[in-house]
Amino acid sequence: MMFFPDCDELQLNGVNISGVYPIRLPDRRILNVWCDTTTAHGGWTVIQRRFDGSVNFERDWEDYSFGFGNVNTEYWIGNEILYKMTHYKNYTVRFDLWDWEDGYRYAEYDNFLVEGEKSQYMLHIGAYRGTAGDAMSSYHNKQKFSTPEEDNDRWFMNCAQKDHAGWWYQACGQASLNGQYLHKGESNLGPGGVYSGIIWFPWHNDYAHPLKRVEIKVKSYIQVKIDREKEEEMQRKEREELRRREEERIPNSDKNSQDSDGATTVGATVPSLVEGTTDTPFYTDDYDF
Ligand SMILES: [Ca+2]
Repeated sequence: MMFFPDCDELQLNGVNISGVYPIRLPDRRILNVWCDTTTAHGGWTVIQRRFDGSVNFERDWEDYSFGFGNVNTEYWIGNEILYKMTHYKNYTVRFDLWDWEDGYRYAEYDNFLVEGEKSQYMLHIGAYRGTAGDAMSSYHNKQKFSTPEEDNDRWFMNCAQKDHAGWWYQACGQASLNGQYLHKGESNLGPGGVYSGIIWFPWHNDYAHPLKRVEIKVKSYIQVKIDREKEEEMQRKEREELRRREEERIPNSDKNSQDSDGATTVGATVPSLVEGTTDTPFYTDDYDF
């Protein structure tokens, strides 16, 4: 079987259904991950997912380094994996966010890079674009990763302990997406008047607004750039078409249908969806040499 380093390349080779697929890391280890083939042209490798609180995210340094959770439900892919992936390719990172009022927002950042363990997995993140507001680029850029027993933050107390989570805390966060999962109506105000929960502050401009569902995903910058150019070209054509119709005073009739891609046949050499439930999204015993 032929392996690819991420979901972006898998999709370019014919995979077009969201689900669990094996990818090959730069160290040639095989890893199962969730591929998102629909959001913003697809091709996204999901590195974190929360939606029901079924997985505990209050974990130590080692768990955050090597990853934890369930690839079919909630997981953290692991800082070691992020380090290897982001040193192998230039990635754009995307944060998809849903609140309890069924609102949806997103944020995208180019030049996503996670340093190695020696640098406490320091985060580098580029310019913001999106609808959720910028929680990451100024506040969390160049921050070290912290876990409850590994305080690398800039607060006189311990952010990771307060939030029951690991994250690139400063003092503490504009975003905290590994925070404790709270259900609708549950208060995130803790002892001493500090807030916890899954937070993206700029969206509601409010720390007392924990989120319902979050996904963090990466795609190679080259592909993101192609997607954006395609989108701009489409928007330009639409504007042109509208202008043309206005000029000709032709009523804007409905188009019959949008072009459909049709089903792409998945080649025999491309990995197929991993069936059933896997307890861990992480390394299998397979190496691909
Ligand atoms: Ca501290």
